[in-house]
Amino acid sequence: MRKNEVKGIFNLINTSDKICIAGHKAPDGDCIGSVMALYNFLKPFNKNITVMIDGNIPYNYKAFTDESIILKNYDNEEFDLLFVLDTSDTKRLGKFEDVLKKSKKTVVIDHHKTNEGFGDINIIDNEMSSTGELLYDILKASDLDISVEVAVLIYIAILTDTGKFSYTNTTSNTHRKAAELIDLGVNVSEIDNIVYNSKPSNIVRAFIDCVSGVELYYENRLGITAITKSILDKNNADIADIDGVVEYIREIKEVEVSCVLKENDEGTKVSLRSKNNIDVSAVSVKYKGGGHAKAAGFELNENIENAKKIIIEEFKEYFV
Ligand SMILES: [Mn+2]
Repeated sequence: MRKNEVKGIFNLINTSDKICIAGHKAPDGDCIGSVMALYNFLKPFNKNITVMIDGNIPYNYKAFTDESIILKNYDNEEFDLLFVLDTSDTKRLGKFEDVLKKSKKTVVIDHHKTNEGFGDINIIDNEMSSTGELLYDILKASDLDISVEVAVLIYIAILTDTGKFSYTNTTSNTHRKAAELIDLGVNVSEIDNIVYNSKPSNIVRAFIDCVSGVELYYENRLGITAITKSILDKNNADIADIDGVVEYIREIKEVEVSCVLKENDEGTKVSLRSKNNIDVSAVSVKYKGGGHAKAAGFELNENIENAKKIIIEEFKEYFV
């Protein structure tokens, strides 16, 4: 990360009045943590700041968000400065995609290798575990104080995108930064309880239904299951609240690629995880999606059954 890029960002902040911070649709911990960290960090600047995220905030991140500052609809308001965090391409902004056209300046901060840089300033580093980790470097470079609230939000971003510091994106630097955040006041076990040990029972039941539907192909090396509308309805659950199914399927010893198909009104959202050497972002990019080598996703205008056939066919070349 170049020092003059960070300087450029803070110059833009200082000369802007209306600022918007956007994250990707169907937000995860890295998205919400990064967006809210930047929001809280910028509060003392006394600007007019709003947040844009398309989709519900999962129950376990509600304590860290302020729903009153999150825009529900985009009414073509003009922003002096737009931050787009953790969002590999503009389509991932969902219903807020048009905001880019109306914003005078855009700053993109991301760690997805598939991000081509659609901002005026782009800080994209795929060596970073999470957007939160990258944002932490940027905030530190400003030489301004980082509050406990901001430290907690960055910690959540890093914690969730590294799978509790277990994925290959976790580096010694990631741990050093986590240590600094703990020194700033993050309570590790308290955060763990809020983020991971606070599931409502209906969410756990929906999770079990999803996991129990797993199908294994290619000598158990590909595992697929679906989060269907009927499972959600049966358990009165919101899709935003069902997390970790694709990671759970990957826990099967022989599974190298796990896949979860999420049924929605447009078709099927595909989430892929890889355990070893298979780069699932390659398949994802083929279908205009994005992501990382070990975690990627895309959308298909197909029902669950057809989507499943497509996935099985796509991975044939890896497993046969
Ligand atoms: Mn991320």
